[in-house]
This record gives sequence, structure tokens and C-alpha cells, in this order.
Amino acid sequence: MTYRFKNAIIRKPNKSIQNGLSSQNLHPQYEIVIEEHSNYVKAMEEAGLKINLLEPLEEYPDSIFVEDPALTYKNSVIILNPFDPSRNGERDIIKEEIKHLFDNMLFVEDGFVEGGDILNINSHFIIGLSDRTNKLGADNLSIILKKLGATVEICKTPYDILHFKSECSVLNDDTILVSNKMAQLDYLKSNYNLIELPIGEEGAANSLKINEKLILPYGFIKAEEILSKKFNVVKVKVDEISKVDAGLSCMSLRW
Ligand code: CIR
Repeated sequence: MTYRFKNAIIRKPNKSIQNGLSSQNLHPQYEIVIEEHSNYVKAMEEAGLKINLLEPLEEYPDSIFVEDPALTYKNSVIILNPFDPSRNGERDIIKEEIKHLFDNMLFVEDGFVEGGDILNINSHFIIGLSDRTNKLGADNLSIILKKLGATVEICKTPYDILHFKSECSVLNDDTILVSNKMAQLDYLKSNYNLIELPIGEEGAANSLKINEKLILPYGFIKAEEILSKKFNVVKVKVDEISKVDAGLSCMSLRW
């Protein structure tokens, strides 16, 4: 099942996160990031995950977002190809750090693709083309995933959303939590049950269903009201980390 996980890879925060890529030119404070991050790790542990903690990388400001340079599937890991030059080098580092955790390591060499643009539902993957993920990268990743027995659909991430998963997440085998903009995507509409969050609560669509828990970002009152009727909701504050356009899913690789 799509949301059953045993393990996670998480990277400890780096001081240079204050210089991370930020669409609003904001600079998170390291001390607050540390606090938010440690609550995140705690929530992931309490959801039943064994955490593999990686050391901080000062030379890569956005390197706590380990979801972007790699993708896990069953016992394989695929090293992706982040688009932004300030992030691309993360792939060479993470591949050495995590290779012992997987049976098989594969690589996307040509084209760009970031993990934030990849939504996995059981053995199916949706790859969203975006400013970070291009057709060549998506096609090359599809070839790899299909060899591993998965199926793939390539869609478009709405133009003003950073990553496909910035505003959606899997809740169970056929249900996806979406923002209003993501709810307009034909492929999602016709293939899944969508739980649509109200305008203004887009950030809550990047949640994490892990085993019995649904980890939600703090501060989205309507989302909490809707979701706590059906799920065991745990809230984690990521206000500071969100200054660099990040949410819950980007800070871990889960499998
Ligand atoms: C970036 O722009 O790459 C980082 N500041 C945020 C990455 C967020 N990653 C994700 O949503 N998967």
C-alpha cells in the first residue's frame, strides 16, 4: 500500500539554508529551522519510521530537501537530476551516502527531474513537468521506472506551482489530497478521488500519510477540520522552512 513505510532518509539542517532558493526572497533562521526539523523527525519516528540521518551539507543551501535528488521504489533508489545549478551537485553526494540502504541504484543522466515532481501511488508514478522537470528527464525516468515494473503518466504541474507535489499528496490507494489548482488537472480528476482543500490552504495539500498517521503542516484550520474526521492527524510546524518554498514531503525520502 502506498502509504506504508518503514524507513526514511532525512538530512540534518545546514546553516546555509538561509541562502536557499526562495521565490519570495526570504531567509529562514537556522535556529528556528533546527527546532521545526527536530519536531518533523520526531513525528516521522512516531509514525513508525526508522530514520537514517545524513550529515548537513553547508555547500548546498537546499540540501535538507532530500526528496529532490533521489527517488525510492521498493528496494531500488533512482538518483535524479535537479535542475538548479545550486542543487545539481547534491546528487553526487547523496548517492554515496545512501547506496548501502538499497539493493539497486539507477541514474537519470539526461534531462532534468526533481523528486518533488513525482507522485507515487502503489506501482504507478505521476511525473509533473515543471520549471524543474523537463520532458527529457521525465521520459528517461519513465524508462527506468517501467523497467522496474511500474507504470507512469506524465502530466503538467500548474505553471505557478514549484513542484507537482507542492500542492498534492496521496492519502490512500485511490485518494489524493489536492489544492484547488491541482483539482483542475484532468488526469487527477478522472482517475482518483480528490479531497480538495479550500483556497488559502494550498500548503496543507503537501501532507504525509505515513502508516496510521497523517502529518499535516501546522496552521491550516479548515484542512485540519476536514481531515481529522477521517485520519489520525499530527501537526508539524514548518513556517520557517516554508520560507524557502518547502513543505513536509521534501524533507525526507520514504520507503
Ligand atoms: C528549492 O527551490 O529547490 C528549495 N528551496 C525547495 C525545494 C522543495 N522541494 C520539494 O518540494 N520537493
